Amino acid sequence: LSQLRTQPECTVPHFWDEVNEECGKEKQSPINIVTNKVEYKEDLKPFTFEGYTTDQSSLWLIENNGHTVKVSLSGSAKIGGGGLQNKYNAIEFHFHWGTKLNKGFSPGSEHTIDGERYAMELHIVHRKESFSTTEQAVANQEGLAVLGFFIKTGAKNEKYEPLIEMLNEVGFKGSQKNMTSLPLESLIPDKKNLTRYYRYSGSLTTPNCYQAVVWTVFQEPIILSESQVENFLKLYFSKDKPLPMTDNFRPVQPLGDRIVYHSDV
Ligand code: SG4
Ligand code: ZN
Repeated sequence: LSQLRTQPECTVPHFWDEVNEECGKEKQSPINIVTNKVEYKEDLKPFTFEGYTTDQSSLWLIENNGHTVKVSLSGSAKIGGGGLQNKYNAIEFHFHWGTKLNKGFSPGSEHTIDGERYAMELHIVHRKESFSTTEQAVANQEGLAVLGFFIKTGAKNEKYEPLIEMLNEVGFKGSQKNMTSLPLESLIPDKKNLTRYYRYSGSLTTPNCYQAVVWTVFQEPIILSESQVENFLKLYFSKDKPLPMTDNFRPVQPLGDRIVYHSDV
């Protein structure tokens, strides 16, 4: 860790509050969700997913940005419902993951449930419809809505193959490639299993850690095989020096006086 700290652009989450003042504030993400302290909120109805089913028949840009592998969306997918006050456009998605050990994996989700960490976490970042840039959105308390999905290991998930095949094209920081878009719904669990979720107010988990995010963390995990997960571990944090991109999750942050709500069971 201390070796990484001296990198010009510090990519290690443990030191972010030294890098950026916002990262040391009180409504930060991720958090540990304590299931016997969450409160039921009736407003937390099912989401509506628009443009999640159709192939958006456009190109996606897949990129290693030095924190994660990120896919920028150019289609018109959006979400509503889910207790959100507005509709939000899907702008990008990316992943967080852990490390490979001699035997199995050390998990790398950002959120934890009663202290349990999942293998990976998918974040689909959405921006409030009324904003046209992310700069505007991060200046607003509810400017962004991020949907967080846990990833568990199990059977091979064929629907992820087109995306996983692209990973070796973006090994190093700064590399990017176009890819054929996929229906977003093929990357997440079946809609009927997305009625159970947690909700709280938080932040982006990378600098500048803007406290502008309505967080949703779904209970139903995505399933990928171990070897599919391993493909993410082959990326690098760096441009040239091979610093493997592993454990690219931020440690959990204090909940403070926030409340975590849950939808219907
Ligand atoms: C990753 O670095 C994404 O690539 C960033 O996306 C993202 O920032 C950042 O993570 C934080 O997102 O859901 N983990 S998170 O809180 O979405 C934004 C871009 O740089 C603004 C676009
Ligand atoms: Zn994220």
